[in-house]
Amino acid sequence: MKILRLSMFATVILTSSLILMACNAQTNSSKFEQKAAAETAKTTSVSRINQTYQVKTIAQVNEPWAMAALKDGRVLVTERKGKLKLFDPKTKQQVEIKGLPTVAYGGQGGLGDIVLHPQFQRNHWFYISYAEAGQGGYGAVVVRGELDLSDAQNSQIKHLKTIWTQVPKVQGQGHYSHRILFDADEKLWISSGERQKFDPAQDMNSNLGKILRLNDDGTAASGNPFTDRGEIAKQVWSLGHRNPLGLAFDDKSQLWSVEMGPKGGDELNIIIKGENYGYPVVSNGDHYDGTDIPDHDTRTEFKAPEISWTPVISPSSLIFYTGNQFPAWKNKALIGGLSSKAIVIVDTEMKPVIEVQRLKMQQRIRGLLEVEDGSICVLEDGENARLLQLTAQ
Ligand SMILES: [Ca+2]
Ligand SMILES: [Ca+2]
Repeated sequence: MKILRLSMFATVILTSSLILMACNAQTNSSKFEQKAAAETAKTTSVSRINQTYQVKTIAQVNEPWAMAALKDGRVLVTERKGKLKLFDPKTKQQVEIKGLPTVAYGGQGGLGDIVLHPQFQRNHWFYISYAEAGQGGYGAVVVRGELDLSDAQNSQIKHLKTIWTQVPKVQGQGHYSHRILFDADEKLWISSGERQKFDPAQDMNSNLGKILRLNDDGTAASGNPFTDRGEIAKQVWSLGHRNPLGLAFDDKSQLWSVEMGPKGGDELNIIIKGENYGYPVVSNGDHYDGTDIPDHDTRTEFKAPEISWTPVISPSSLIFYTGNQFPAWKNKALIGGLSSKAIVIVDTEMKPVIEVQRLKMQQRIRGLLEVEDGSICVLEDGENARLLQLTAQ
C-alpha cells in the first residue's frame, strides 16, 4: 500500500513536470533567461553569508562624518559643523577636543575625515580634511596637526598646517569626497571628488576627480605615474573619479575605492596606478536630468568597476574587516550605505566580485571603523545620529 502510494505520488510529480515542461515550451530566449536566472540563484545561494551581530548604542552625535581609533580603544569622531569628539566605548564618556579650524559648513561640506599618522604614538600627528571657503568658491583641504591628550580636561589640537588643497576652488558645496588614508609605507592617500563639475575629473591641471598619493608632509610622492605632466599632475595616482567617498586597502595591500554614481551606477573600484576610471565620459548610471552617459562597456579604455549598483546603495565609506569577532566578514569589504540604509558586505576575492550580505540598519550609514577588539563602530548620518558598535552575538 505504502509502495503504491509512493508510486502514485511519483506519477503525480512526473505528470506535473510534463505539464510544466509543456507550459514552458516557449521561445529559446526565455529558456536562456531561465537558465541564467537559475545560475544566478545558485551562485547567490552558494556565496551568500549570514554573519550574525549585535548592535549597541555608544553615543549621540550631530552630523558626524568620520572616525579614527586610538590604541587604547577610544574613538575620535568628526562632526561636520567643525567639532571633534573623543568617545570611550567602555565608559561612554566623551570629551570635546579644542582648537579646531573654521570650516565651510554647508551642502555636503564641513569637517570631514580624520586619520592618525602611522607613527602617532611617537609624533602625535593627525590629519583632518575639511571644506574651506576662498577665492573662487570652496574646496577641500587636508591639515596636519598635533593631538595633545595629555590633559584630560583640556584635550586640544595644536600646530595646524595646511598640507594639501583642492585645485581649483569652485562654486557649490558638493562632491568634496576628501577621504584620507595612510598605507604601510606612510604615504598619504586622498580621494578628491569632481565637485559636481564633471570635466575636471579628466583634466590633469586640476586635482579634482582624482585619487592622489602624497608624502606625509603633503608633497607629491615619488613613483607617481604622471610626474611629467605638471605640478598638480604629480600628485595624481588615478583619474576619472566622481565622488569617491571610501578608500581602503585589502589584506593583500590592494587599494579599493567606493564611488557614489550619478543616477545609478555606484561603483566599487580596484585602484591601479595611472588608470582612468572614466567619469564623466562613461558611467553605468546616467545624469539626474535624464541625459544618457554611455555605460562602461562601451569604452574599454576606461577601467570598469569590479561591481556596480543600480538601484544605488549610495556608498559613504569603506573598510576591509581584519578582525576575529565576525569570521564570515574576514577580509571582506564593508560599505556604509546612505540611501540604502545598510551596510553592504562584498566578497572581493570572488570573480566577479559579489555582494554577499546586506545589514539592514534602518538609518543612513555615514562611517565605519574597525577597532582593536574586532568590533565595528558605525556612524549614522545627519542630526541626532548615533555612534553604534557592532559586536559578535
Ligand atoms: Ca567609473
Ligand atoms: Ca549609463
